[in-house]
Amino acid sequence: MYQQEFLGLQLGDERLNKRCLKIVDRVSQKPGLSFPRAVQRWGELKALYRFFSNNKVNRDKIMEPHNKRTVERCLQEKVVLSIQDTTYLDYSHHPRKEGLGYTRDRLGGHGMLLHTVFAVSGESGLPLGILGQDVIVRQTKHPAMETYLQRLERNRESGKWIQGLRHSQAVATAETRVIQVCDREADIYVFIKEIKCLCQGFVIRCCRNRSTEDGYLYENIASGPVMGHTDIRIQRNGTRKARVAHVAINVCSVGVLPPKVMGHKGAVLPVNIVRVEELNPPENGKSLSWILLTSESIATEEDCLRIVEYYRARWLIEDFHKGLKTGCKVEERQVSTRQQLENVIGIYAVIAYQMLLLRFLSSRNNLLLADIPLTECQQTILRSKYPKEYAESPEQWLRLIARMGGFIGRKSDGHPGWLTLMRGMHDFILIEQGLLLANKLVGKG
Ligand SMILES: [Mn+2]
Repeated sequence: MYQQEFLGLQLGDERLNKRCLKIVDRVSQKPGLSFPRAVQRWGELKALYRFFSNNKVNRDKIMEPHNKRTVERCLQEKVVLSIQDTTYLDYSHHPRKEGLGYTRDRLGGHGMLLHTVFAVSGESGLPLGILGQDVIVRQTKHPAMETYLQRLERNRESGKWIQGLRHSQAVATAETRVIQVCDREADIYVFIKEIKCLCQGFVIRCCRNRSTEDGYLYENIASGPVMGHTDIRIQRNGTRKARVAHVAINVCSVGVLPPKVMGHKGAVLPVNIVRVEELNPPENGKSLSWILLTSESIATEEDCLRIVEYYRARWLIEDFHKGLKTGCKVEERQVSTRQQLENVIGIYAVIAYQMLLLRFLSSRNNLLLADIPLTECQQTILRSKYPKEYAESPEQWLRLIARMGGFIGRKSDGHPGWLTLMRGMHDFILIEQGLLLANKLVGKG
């Protein structure tokens, strides 16, 4: 079923297209397994590595059918959130991989940055797909005596946000409004200015106390009127307990002045500010406090709540990157060059999107039986392993598979995470293979 997002592939050679679909079929059944364990046959493994190192194959072509479908899905929507974020892929444990750069401060680490533009429906929150993805490899050496201007002119890493805009521009039409949703790293004057030039919208978390026409942003918002209150559910994370944060929402409108690095030259940017502040934060631990910069209307409480919802949709991209790393293990793939690695990432990115979509639909009880096509044999296994809990619903199937991976399924556990789901899927498929093998032996004997 994961193949559907690859149909229409054009790698320039029919055999390559077929090979790609075959690889997708194999690895999507066991996304967490290494290639040798996912394909199991020596000849097929050789063909897989040959595919990834073929010069005709590249990541853009692999993702093209999915990118096109994503655009089509976006054009059905009135509001599309174009969520941008960067993840670090680290290959320090594979130092021989060619063509990578440093990933940490002081030239540490070995790997690449993956910058994703992920589309989500503004109305329903439905994940629509990947509009584009850029790989950034940090150069280890800059000219030793670089002047200030040379540094500005060099292809700055922060340019990725503006680059990201070109992926979503195809979707910005008279019928569809595009809103860029980004974290604090994207609080950049030239980025916001460019979004405005393209007539797109934005919700970006503020990172610094900017100069405004009336003083400073933090002071301006502190005296802004309260527009309403809401509850925000905070997920458990490491040592942080799950809780419901009761927050107040303040707003104001400001004119942001061009920053000092630009010599204070440039236009004043009119920006709306929404501040979300937790009212009774827990004694020990961080309280929830966001200052959001936005182009959207803040006239009513409903407007403000919608902006907060747009920003909260950002967790989907974090979850997508997690799926790519924890679920699909792209940091553990044994290929030797950057080019090959990019091809591998192209395939897994589209698979990870589809896994995320399934989880999203199941959390909204919106799955169809066809979304989780279990074979007769697989259903029999679930039915006999969990006779009490078994139900003919795709949500329950997913939960039971996750249970094999250690998901307990108490009410407070919410929905299964990537890790338990992947582990469960692995055991589930092993059990199925064992059962099929046993049937074959019995049949013969
Ligand atoms: Mn980020």
